[in-house]
Amino acid sequence: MNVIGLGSAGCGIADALSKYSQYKIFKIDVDISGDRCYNVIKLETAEEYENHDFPGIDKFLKNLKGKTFFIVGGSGKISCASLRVLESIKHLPISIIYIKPDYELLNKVQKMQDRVVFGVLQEYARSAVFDDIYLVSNQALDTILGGAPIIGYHEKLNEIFATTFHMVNVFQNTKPVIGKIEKPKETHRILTIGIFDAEKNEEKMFFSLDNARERCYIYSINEDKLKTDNNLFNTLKTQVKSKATEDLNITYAVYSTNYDYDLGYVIERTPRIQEQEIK
Ligand SMILES: Nc1nc2c(ncn2[C@@H]2O[C@H](COP(=O)(O)OP(=O)(O)OP(=O)(O)O)[C@@H](O)[C@H]2O)c(=O)[nH]1
Ligand SMILES: [Mg+2]
Repeated sequence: MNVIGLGSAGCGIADALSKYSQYKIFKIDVDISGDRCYNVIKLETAEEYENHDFPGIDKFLKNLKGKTFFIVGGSGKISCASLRVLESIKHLPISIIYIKPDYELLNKVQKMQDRVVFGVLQEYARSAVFDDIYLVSNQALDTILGGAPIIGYHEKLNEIFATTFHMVNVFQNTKPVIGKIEKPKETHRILTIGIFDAEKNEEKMFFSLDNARERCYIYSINEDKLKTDNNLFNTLKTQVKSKATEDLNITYAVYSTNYDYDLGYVIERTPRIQEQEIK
């Protein structure tokens, strides 16, 4: 799988994913150098980035094959070059990972840039130009972490996202003991992921999706427990059933682990474009 990070949030998360051998990492930003890094000249406005022709970018991304994740944070000027970069890899199956910035910290121009990027990427995903779009809010990550120190702040956010994202990918490519991560409905191309604490029966989503239509609970449970606990399956089924509503279809998948502790994850999807708060 390829990972392309654009701008500081995109490259930060790409870095956090680089510790897993499954991902081939590419970074695009100003002031970067190194293997699989594309250095962009610094421009002054979002419009300039939008109209910039990114010399050599086709060549930089030429050898990519297969599933590709494109990561970008909404408010940055360089995020407005997203479509230009994506143009170079339009023949590939692409998933977008959009990072929603903390709105409290943005000026008017940044909010506007974010709204455009957020809207356009969702529209493209919904019309199946991309496979799908993951929505992730920095504020949600912060709340889940219970805050983080200023130094290394973004690294902490990136870490929790990258770990969860990676685990969800691993489970999607592993055979469950029971249940299944269903193939999503064709129109359900807008999604988020989250962490699930089965004991507390509590999910912590990385983005608050309006009009969620399907949710999959991923249980990763100690193998001995799976072999010996007579009540576990009933408990689990009751838990899963209690989550369903008229509009929300619930599925689950159970995986076996050698860890002493259990882990849980959630994938949530909607067909509906999410609105950006207008301030
Ligand atoms: N999760 C996460 N968010 C980040 C990271 N770096 C920056 N952000 C957030 O992403 C948003 C955009 O980041 P910026 O640094 O402003 O922009 P940029 O994408 O580099 O674009 P420019 O304006 O061209 O520099 C801001 O709200 C940041 O708080 C990161 O490593 N991880
Ligand atoms: Mg930047």
